[in-house]
Amino acid sequence: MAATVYVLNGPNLNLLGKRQPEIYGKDTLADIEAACRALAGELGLELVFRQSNHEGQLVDWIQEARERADALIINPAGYTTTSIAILDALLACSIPILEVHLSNIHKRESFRQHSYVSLAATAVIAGCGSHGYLLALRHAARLLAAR
Ligand code: CA2
Repeated sequence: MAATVYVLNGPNLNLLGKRQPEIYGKDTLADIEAACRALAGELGLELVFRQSNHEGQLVDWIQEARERADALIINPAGYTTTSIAILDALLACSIPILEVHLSNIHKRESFRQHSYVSLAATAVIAGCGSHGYLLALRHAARLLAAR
């Protein structure tokens, strides 16, 4: 059976491509999903791709991924720096967790530079734009092949 990778996206990422392209790029979230689906197909992975503006919804999906996924890719967006609830949900997972940020958060305002999510992440990709999702997917495939 194909391994399943969940890709979860946090608040305001539904606005990608519509504002601030100089920071987040021109791709919409639908573009990113399509690119992830194409690569997942090549890599033989099942993909679940979701976005929510709500912390509790993201916690529910992380708990779902804990039961159903083989790896989890997450861009927690604004919850990166605030959410102990998301961190706790991630810490309860025993699958690889890949944290993705479109922008290089370490080069930005200091409040963006501390990630609670990184405490649970297997790896972090920041500053590669939408390509970061594809790098994360490839890394997930590599980790899963080495199991
Ligand atoms: O660089 C990233 O991927 C971020 O996770 C994006 C978050 C930001 O809070 C993090 O510090 C870094 C913001 C996502 C909001 O995206 C927008 C896109 C277009 C217009 C407005 C917001």
